[in-house]
Amino acid sequence: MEQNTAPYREHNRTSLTKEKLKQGFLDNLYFIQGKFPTLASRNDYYLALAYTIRDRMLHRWISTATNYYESGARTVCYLSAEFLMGPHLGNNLVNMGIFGMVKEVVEELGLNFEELLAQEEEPGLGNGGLGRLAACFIDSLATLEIPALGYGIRYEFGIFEQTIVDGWQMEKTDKWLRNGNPWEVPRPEWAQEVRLGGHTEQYTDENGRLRVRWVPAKIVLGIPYDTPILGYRTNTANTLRLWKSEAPESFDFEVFNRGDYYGAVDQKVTSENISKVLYPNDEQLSGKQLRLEQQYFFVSCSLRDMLRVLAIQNIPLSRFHEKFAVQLNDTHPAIAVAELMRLLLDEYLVDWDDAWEITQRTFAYTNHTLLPEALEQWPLPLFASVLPRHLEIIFEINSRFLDEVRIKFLGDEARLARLSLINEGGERYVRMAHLACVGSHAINGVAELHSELLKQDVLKDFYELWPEKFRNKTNGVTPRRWMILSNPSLASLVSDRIGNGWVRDLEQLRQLEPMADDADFRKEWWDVKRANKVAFAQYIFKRTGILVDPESMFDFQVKRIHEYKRQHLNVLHIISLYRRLKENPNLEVPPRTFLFGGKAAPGYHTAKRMIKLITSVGEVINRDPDIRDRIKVVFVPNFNVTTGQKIYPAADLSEQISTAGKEASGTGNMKFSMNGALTIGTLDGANVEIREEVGAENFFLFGLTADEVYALRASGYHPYDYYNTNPHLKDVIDLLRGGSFSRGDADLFRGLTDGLLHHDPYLLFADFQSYVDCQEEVSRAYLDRDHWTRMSILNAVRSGKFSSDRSIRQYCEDIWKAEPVPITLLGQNEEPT
Ligand code: NBX
Repeated sequence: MEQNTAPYREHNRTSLTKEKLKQGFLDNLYFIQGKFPTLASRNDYYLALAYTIRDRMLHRWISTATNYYESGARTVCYLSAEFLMGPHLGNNLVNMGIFGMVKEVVEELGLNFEELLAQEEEPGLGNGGLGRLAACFIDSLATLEIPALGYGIRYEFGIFEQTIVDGWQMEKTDKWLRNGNPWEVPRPEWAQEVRLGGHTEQYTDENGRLRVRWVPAKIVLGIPYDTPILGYRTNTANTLRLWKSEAPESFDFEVFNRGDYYGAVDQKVTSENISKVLYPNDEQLSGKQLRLEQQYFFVSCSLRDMLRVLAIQNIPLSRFHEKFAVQLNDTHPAIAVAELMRLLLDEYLVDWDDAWEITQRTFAYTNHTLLPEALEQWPLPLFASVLPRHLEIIFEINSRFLDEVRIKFLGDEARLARLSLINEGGERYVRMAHLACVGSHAINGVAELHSELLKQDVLKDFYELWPEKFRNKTNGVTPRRWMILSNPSLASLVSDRIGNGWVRDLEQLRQLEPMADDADFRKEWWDVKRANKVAFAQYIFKRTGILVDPESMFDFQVKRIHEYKRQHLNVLHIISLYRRLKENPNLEVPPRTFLFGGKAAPGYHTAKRMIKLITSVGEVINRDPDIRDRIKVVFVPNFNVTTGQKIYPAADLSEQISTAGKEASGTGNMKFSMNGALTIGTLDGANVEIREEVGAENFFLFGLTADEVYALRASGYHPYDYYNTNPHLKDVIDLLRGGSFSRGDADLFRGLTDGLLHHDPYLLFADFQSYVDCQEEVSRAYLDRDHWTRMSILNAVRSGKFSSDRSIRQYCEDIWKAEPVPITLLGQNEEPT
């Protein structure tokens, strides 16, 4: 076998040598960090290395910008309030093809490479799937050489850091910028002014036309911070442009607050607040003025930035939609529809009809949720106080829109009320999803099933109005981060057999299908998984003090904690298995480690109690001598991109057990499958498509379908009947109610159990028996190691569809009409002198 320079084979396509890297590293330690090796801290070394790599990215970045400028190419703008990037260093090394070389250099300098990688604070500027999808998408856009920008917010504090104290979640502020961020470049020369609040006035212009002027109450500055995003082994380096809010110098405090020093400082603080902190989802956001200000802030900065680019490229405004394809990542940036209209109408004096045509042809909208309570709405008084001019424009859009509906559906008043951009039932709200639908030419869901359910349910009225706008774009994840970087041994095993082509064309993994029947290959595959599990067991011990057995099945459920995701269904099964093991110590089941990870929104009390439930059940089971370590329950604290990179490669089983019809897609499910974990899941989100790809015989299916869920609810769902008629379920619930897992405190989980017995909105009881039966099947299957490994291999090699490259190709063809622009490097010299 060929010797690998971990973690994968690298072409030597760069003029970079180890000597140059070493020199660059020592220079940066000296000239940027101002340190000699004797006094340098680990962070000094990390920063010196990061700058050394960034230096080598700049040539591509500058060349890319120049190429795009000269070609005037059509550009994709991905507007997202969240980009959950994860650490940059390792990923950049992979994409540049110098991971192995840099590792050697660092080690030759006597430093620990893993430690330096671990030193990077992860930019956690997102909550979960939606933010991580944005990160995978900009990786794929760069790899496919598509001119693209990611636009978002440079939160000073990202998603909170989770610790577990006495079994409960505690939150700590995420100070990711405290040691500096070597990957970003501020561009103060491209700052934008954003107005907020105040009122509007009518005036007559010099041509006698009635116009509107917005007199804002305050102005804040948006400063762009740019991060280069490398394609995998391409010359392309696209840009992630995140906006930071500051107080403007021009809005001179002296003029407004003469002599009022504290007032002036106060105003500065208020301005800086806008980009201060990422809101954790699932909280009641609707009343939060700052959240609306954040959304408007980054959208306004981004659209003005596009107008700036249009101007310097001498492209007429009427061709805005030809230059830019703007994707709205959920409704968080949907205010862009009203803002582009305002800019065109009030600042560029374009006619309504022309402005509206440009707007509709510019935007496309991706929906990420089927939960009706999660659709964003802003109370009218709040909206009017922050964006008075936008409210007027939204009323005008609505009035013209409803006229169109009236003609199409004569006399259907109920439909008008349902479609209106304003929710008039009781307190009045602006419906952001409706604004996004009306202002976009394309609307998509993120998995086949989700896109169908959008048409039947959440967006039914819009579908009946404009069926041609509706599409599906099944999510995907980048194999660069989620295979090569996180699972180098598996990547090497694959590349040894089929070469490197799969990294850009994941369908090529199918060439390995026959290897599932090769006993030697199966052994190598098992050994890789086993080594990843050993590494993860060590990590667990370090983090939690819990010893887990790498021989046991590693069964993971990692994702945000939410009732619809049903972590508590997983717990009900664990308790039932625990009971059976106590009753029958000879029960033939393989040892299993049940691992959980995920954050609960700080204001979502039920989710926080679900964490306490997991840790409490773990505490009892893990120290029960009768169990003799045959099952363990572990809560892995602070699940994020960094921990994810350790988790997916170590998993045997992936739990994807949401109530059918609730999970829009899921993307963790894809990362697990790609890394050879088998799925136990419902027919929900992308599970449906994963099962289709890997084959029903390699997937553990249970539970009601979305249609059955719907029918059961319609016919009246009575969870108590399941409790009464299923003795196993009754035993489990009674143990919880009796305080067996709460040191006799019968109240600790009463809210949870009563909620299930009397309401159970996510149908845990209806799916309980089917889930338990399916888990027994999983256990039996794991006992046959050869067969399990075969299924594991087939899962990984048939997951090609779930590369985000495939998703992005489909967006480009079907929605964005964007084409690759290969980058020619400027001059010869790739190296800084
Ligand atoms: O988006 C997630 C869905 O739940 C997943 O099914 C899907 O795979 C993923 C990508 O399409 N949604 C999600 O992560 N939402 C949020 O993080 C969120 C953030 C802020 C907010 C509401 C939701 N106000």
